[in-house]
Amino acid sequence: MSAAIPKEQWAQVVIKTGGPIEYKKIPVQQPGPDEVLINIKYSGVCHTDLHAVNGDWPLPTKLPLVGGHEGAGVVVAVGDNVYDIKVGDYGGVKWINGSCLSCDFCQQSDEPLCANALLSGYTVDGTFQQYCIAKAAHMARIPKECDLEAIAPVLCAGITVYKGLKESGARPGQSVAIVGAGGGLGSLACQYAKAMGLDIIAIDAGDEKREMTKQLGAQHFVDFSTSKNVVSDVKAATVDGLGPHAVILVAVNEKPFQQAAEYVRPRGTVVAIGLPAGAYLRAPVFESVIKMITIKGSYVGNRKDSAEAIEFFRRGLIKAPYKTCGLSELQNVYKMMQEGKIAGRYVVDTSK
Ligand code: 8ID
Ligand code: ZN
Repeated sequence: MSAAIPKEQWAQVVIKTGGPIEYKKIPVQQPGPDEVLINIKYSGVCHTDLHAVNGDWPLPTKLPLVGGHEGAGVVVAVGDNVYDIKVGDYGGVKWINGSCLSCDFCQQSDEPLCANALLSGYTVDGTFQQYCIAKAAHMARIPKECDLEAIAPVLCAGITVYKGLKESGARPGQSVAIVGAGGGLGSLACQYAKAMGLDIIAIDAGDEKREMTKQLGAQHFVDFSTSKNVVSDVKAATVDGLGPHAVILVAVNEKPFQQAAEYVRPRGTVVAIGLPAGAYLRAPVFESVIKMITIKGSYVGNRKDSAEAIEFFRRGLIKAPYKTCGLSELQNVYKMMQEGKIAGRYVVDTSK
């Protein structure tokens, strides 16, 4: 390892589930033979990180835990068996930190389904630290011309919504409802959907999110907090009143997961992506059958989806708003996120 790598670094550590997190110095790890060490410059803050702190899901985290899985930085050390990455390259740490690469799912490029997948900021330490380990096979390759601060949110939010939009089967010219459009995943979803030539109905609350989603390319906005009837308002926003071809659910609330089947177009597809605690999907059997609708889940993306999502960004098609603060202020970001006050994404600068 190069002498420039310190032995200690600043990190935000979850000591116990439920929080609070602790900003403190911890040792810098050395990469194993199939790993790289990345000096994380910026990391996006995803609602998943907050679910991890709160213990919202039926899957335990490691403890103590360094959260974070939208990290962009510079490779500072590579393991002995890594041949295609060199010190100085730009690298991204995403949710899928590593996978076995040999199981039935990995063989078919469904790496997120690998039973032994390592999850950044959940089952292995993530990007809310200055130096983070990633399996070389899964490190996101970030082209040198990309801005590390702006690309950070692409590494989870971008990849996930890009994959979800592909899973929806929506084609250029068709319409998509993005539920939770004013949040982190939602704001990126607006940009990817626009780049894919879709007509966008953004669903969220408040004027700030209405204005932001309009800037991002949404033609319509339904405010779920003031609408008297979300189902009829969403249908009315489509040209023929029959409802959107696809629904991308990225809200952190159960209600819309039980509502989408009512406004999706016949033959349409509902894609569940958001993961509100303890929530259930619900749809009326009668309408689901006679409308021939599809309801499916979508979980991050594989390595190819990741490279494609990054390429959309490199080409200048993805410009989603973010605010930046120091890593030391992460607890405050969680507070705003819990209250639904963040329009777009927050990015933390690990040097502050
Ligand atoms: O691979 C996956 N499936 C994956 C990947 C990454 C993240 C899933 N996620 C999950 C997260 O764990 C989280 O549950 O996606 C969800 C959204 O993450 P986020 O975008 O990082 O959360 P956010 O920034 O807090 O945005 C949530 C938005 O939902 C809106 C809020 O106003 C906010 O803008 N919202 C809520 I809460 N209730 C709503 C409703 N009833 C709603 N929007 C419309 N209708
Ligand atoms: Zn995420």
